[in-house]
Amino acid sequence: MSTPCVSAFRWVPPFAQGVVRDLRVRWALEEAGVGYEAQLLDFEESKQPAYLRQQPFGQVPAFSDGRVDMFESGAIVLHIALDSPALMPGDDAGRARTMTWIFAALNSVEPAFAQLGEIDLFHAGEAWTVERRPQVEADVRAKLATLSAQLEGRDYLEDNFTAGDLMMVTVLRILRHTPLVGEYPVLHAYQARCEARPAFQRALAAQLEPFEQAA
Ligand SMILES: N[C@@H](CCC(=O)N[C@@H](CS)C(=O)NCC(=O)O)C(=O)O
Repeated sequence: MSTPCVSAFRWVPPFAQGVVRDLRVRWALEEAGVGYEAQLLDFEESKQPAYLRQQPFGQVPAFSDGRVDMFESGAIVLHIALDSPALMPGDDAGRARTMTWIFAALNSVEPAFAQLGEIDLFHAGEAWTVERRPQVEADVRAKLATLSAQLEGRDYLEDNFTAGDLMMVTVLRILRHTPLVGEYPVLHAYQARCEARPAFQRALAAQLEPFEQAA
């Protein structure tokens, strides 16, 4: 196995800094104690044939470690987690629950949050959003209420921190331009607890570092 390599953007606008999806992979590698290199791309470069061979949609992250070549942040995090007790329990039942939460974050929760982000950050002020936004916000609130109930009285989605929490917290971060998570104290504390982890802090700093240099 060679040193894992994660693709990332050299620079993104401030609203995206700290939420670009390579953060998930960096965080997983940090939790697993695996060193890695970043393959920094300019936006134009991410649409060129050479990169499209790594990531057909021209997005980040892509990942390789000498054993596998992958894209899709969820699949990459799962790949890393399967080799790391820091991210994945050792028993079948625990592994199944962790995979369940990874998919729940990506499939049941992220779409509504991403829609709200799309409206607020890319279409603010457009006429169609006046009717659509309240519907999307109601959907977001329903997901937040479900998660808050799940986390009531516990530190993590399951007994210990897993890749499911890692994924869920990166999804919660999509709402950071709103006060919504703050309205659910259990969730707010959960996000803060996970983000206080040294591995998260290192991953975040590593994503932000090239942006600061570019600025
Ligand atoms: N489902 C993909 C989504 C990847 C994605 O949306 N990446 C964004 C950055 S967070 C991107 O590269 N955007 C640039 C573009 O779509 O051109 C994953 O989870 O890896």
